[in-house]
Order: sequence, then C-alpha cells, then structure tokens
Amino acid sequence: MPFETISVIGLGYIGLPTAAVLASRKKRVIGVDINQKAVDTINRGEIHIIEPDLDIVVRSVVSEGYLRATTAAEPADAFLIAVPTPFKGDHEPDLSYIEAAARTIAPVLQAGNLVILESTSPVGATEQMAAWLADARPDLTFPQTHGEEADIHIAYCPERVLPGHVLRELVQNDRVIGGLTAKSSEMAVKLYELFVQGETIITNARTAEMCKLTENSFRDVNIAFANELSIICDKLDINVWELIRLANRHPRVNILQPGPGVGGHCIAVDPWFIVSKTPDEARLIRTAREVNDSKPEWVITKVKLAVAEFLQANPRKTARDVTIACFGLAFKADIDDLRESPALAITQKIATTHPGAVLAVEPNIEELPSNLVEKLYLASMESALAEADIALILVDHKPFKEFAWTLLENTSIVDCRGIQVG
Ligand code: SAJ
Repeated sequence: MPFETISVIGLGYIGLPTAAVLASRKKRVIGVDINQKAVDTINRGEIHIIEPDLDIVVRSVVSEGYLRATTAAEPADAFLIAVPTPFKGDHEPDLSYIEAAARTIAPVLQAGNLVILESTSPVGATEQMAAWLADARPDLTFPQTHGEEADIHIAYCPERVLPGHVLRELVQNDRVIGGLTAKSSEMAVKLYELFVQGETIITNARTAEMCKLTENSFRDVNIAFANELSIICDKLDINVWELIRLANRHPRVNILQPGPGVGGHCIAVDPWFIVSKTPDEARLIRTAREVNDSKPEWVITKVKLAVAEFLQANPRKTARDVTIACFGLAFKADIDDLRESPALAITQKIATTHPGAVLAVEPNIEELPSNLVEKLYLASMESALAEADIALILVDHKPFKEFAWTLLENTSIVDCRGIQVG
C-alpha cells in the first residue's frame, strides 16, 4: 500500500523533524498543529523550535510543496501522532493531548488508514487511543473489535531521538513497532522504511510502549546511581569522577556521570509513567526519580557552605559582598535548551536567596528568558571568571571543559560536572 499522503499531528520537537524527513522523501505531508503561530512559521519555510539543520530541510520541503502545515485535520493515508504527554501534579500521565489528536483526526479517517502513536505513553495508551477513535467513528471498524479485518490499522512506535541529533537519529536509529494487529505492524514497517535506515522490529503495542519507558528509566536509574555516589563520595572525601573512571575500567562496569540533577523533557518524566501504573512494584524506578530530583537542593546546600567558608576566610566581608557565578543554564552540554533544566532552577534559586551578586554564564544563548529573577544577569565567561568569588559549574559545555580551572587562585569552585579536575 503506497503512502502518498501522510499527516503528522503535533509539529513539535519530534513531529516537525519527522514530517520534514518524510517530505524530503517526496511524500505529500500535511502537518497539523493547534498552534496557529507554529503553523504560519512552518508555512513560511521557517521553524519555531531549536534543532540543528532542521531549518534547512523545512525550508526546502515547504518551498518544493511537499510539506504544508494546517490547524485542521485533512484526509491522508497514514496519521502519525506526536503530541506531548506531560504528567499532572501527582505524576499521573496526562493523555488529554492524545485524546484531542484522536478526536481531531477521527472525522477524516477512511477505511484502510494507518494511525501510529509516537508520543511517549504509559502502557495501554494505544488501546485507549483506539477506543477514542472507535467512539468517534462507529461507522468504521477497529482492531480491538475486528482484528486483522479492521478498517483502521493502529500501531505504537516510540520516538527515541536525542535532541540536538534528531535528523541523524531519525534515520539511523532502529524502530520498535507495536501494532494492535499483525497487519497494523506490517503497514507501520512500510511507512518507517520510507526514511529509516536502522532496523524496524515488530512487537506488540504494550511492549513497544514499555520499551520506550524502559530506555529512559534505565538511564534515569543509572544517573541516580552516579548522583548518589557523588553524595557518598563528598562525605567520604573521595573524588567521585576519579572513582568512576577507575571503576569503569572493569570490563562489565559502565557508570554514568553525576550532575546537578536530571533535566530535559523525557528522562525526568517517563519513569513516572511506570511508577503510576505499578506503584507497589516500581520501587527502584521511583527512588531513582527521587534521588535525581533531590540533587539540585544538595547542590544549593554545597553553594551555601562555600559561601560560609568564604566568609570565614574573609571575616571583613558579608554575604552581600560575595559574587557567585553559575556556569551553564542549559539542561545538558552544548545545547541552548533551558527548559526543564536543573542548572537553571539552581541558578534561579541562588539568585533569589543569595544577597550578593549572581551571574549566569551561558555561551549558547544571547539573552536570558524574561521570566527569570531580575537581579540575575548574563555575563561573559571572562567577566564572570574575573568577578566570581564562587564559581558553580553546572553544565559541561565545551568552553568550560577547555578552561584551566585549577589556575583560578581566589575563587572557590563547586563543580557538579567533574571538569575542574579534567
Ligand atoms: N545526565 C547526567 N549524567 C549522564 C547523562 C545525562 O546527569 O551521565 C543528565 C543530562 O545532563 C540531562 C539529563 O540527564 O540533564 C538528560 O540528558 P540525556 O542526554 O540523558 O537525554 P535526553 O533527555 O536529551 O534524551 C533522552 C534519550 N534517551 C536515552 O538516551 C535513553 C533519547 O534517546 C530519547 O529519545 C529522549 O530522551 C526522549 O525523547 O525520550
């Protein structure tokens, strides 16, 4: 079954690159998003998100007429849903965007269509989406009632791309595909084979859903192990980065790196989808989340201690005289994305509570977001290094890694990334 027209619902960090890559394979792609501004931006051949090289691809596929964005669903051969799945206050997954997407496409569905859910989702979400679609279109048949004979084919296929490398990983990564029926899986494989060079591996929908959650929970648990080690080592006066380097020389040990906490849009969220489904069983996964979530507070306490030590060594000064420079605001190295960033949260908290000057150094941005504490201001690396009494290293950006921190004489360093010692 050739897919001539493909609709991508949700034109964010996953949907837009996916739509652009499909369009670059000369498919007619209709991108649907509720955000009129995003739709207008894309139709001008521009992008509203940050991702290397995506602007070039979007400009070319829009100008060639392969990609078009709209706020209203239109008929297509396949629908790919890539909308957010945040959690609510109590860490319960919020499926309202998936429900809204399902209700948006339902009126234009036709027999023979394939619907794929890509959003990171709790186990059972694909079946739930199928139920919403069936509810809205009683005139069509769906896999949950008609199996292989159904009019509409439904599959789950999680996105697994790394922000900053999306265009490469979209093409190269393997894809796990979980159809509600064998036919759904086969159709989904055909769709992904349009642009995926990695392997397309078939399983069922629940396993595919759990696979994505498992990948990010695995990383979260392993980062939590590193973060816990860093706190233990601090107490025992051991350099945790040296320790990890040494332990990793064992052929079966591969410990990740401690940091100021876990940020980003996925790893700090997805494990909760497992915990909320199986709260009594998911003990380690929940604890890892708690360990990682508590790391920013620990860092703030370390900075307070550094200020106290500085004042002890400089008895004529008060806290108001102490300048703290925070190096890095992004959620990880060498990107400019400040959303869900523990580095930003820590810097904000320090700026709110510390009576002296607080400088932020973030080489990847031109200006600070407008909603930050007023007294915080963006400084160049050079001026911050010249002014800081306390340097807090929060992100291992390249220019920070290249600097010889050990040469700083009068600055006390709180290093969350282990770059000071190299
Ligand atoms: N971090 C550490 N120590 C480490 C590694 C990471 O503290 O050793 C921190 C980072 O600083 C950052 C956070 O963890 O704050 C997350 O960064 P990341 O690079 O681990 O992951 P993301 O959020 O950019 O992307 C992840 C990826 N998942 C895995 O590697 C298993 C990506 O493949 C997924 O597609 C993405 O989540 C997603 O969309 O789910």
